[in-house]
Amino acid sequence: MRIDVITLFPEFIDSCAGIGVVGRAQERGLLQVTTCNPRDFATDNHRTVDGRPFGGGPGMLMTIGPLRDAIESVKSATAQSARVVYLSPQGARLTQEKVLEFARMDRLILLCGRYEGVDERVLEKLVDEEVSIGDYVLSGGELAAAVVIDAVGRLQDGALNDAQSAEQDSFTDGLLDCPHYTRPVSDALGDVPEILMSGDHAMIRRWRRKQALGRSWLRRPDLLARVSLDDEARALLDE
Ligand code: 6GU
Repeated sequence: MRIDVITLFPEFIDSCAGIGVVGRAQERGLLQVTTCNPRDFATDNHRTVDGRPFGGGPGMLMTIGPLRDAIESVKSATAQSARVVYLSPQGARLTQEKVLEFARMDRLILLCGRYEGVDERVLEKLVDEEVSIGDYVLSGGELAAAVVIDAVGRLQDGALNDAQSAEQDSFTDGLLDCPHYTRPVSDALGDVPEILMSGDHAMIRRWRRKQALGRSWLRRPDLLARVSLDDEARALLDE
């Protein structure tokens, strides 16, 4: 998969795309992250990419010209079509479901806004979709783009050393993850639940599911309300 990021701060994206699971996915050739700076398409001596908002008000907006040329340039880099996603607090909230949808694509173009945002005509005519990573305001879309790259990158086939890790993720089945333990069995902080060392895999699976359901119930009842529970889950919640 190829992800192009259109940003005034390419070094921000470069610095985080090379690290950890996403960095390894790139080394393994499973993921390609490239950046494109709209400033390179500015036409004046000052390389201007922003303008004052009509109607007045604070701050500056990113102008159409450099963004249009940057999107055009990135799109024509390969023959495959690519969805253009604008990252902003006005977008639809990013979910694991959306991440899975992005991860199945061959290409994705992430457009990062700065200043007070971009000219609305860019969003209307050149952007396919607007995505937010939560209800708070960041100073630009770059951190959100890094979030998308990480979430999508780790799902590329072969990116995780153990393919089961992705299936075990929180949210993949609509619930929170169960607790996990490793050595030592006994510590001043507490003991590992005995069932995990019983070797009874059916019981361990049941225990984990019950923990996941219980945590979701306590911490994120909204999640529980949205998933359809099977017979086992209903029985575990009743216990
Ligand atoms: Cl995608 N961008 C910005 N600037 N702020 C945000 C956001 C995105 N998602 C939440 N807050």
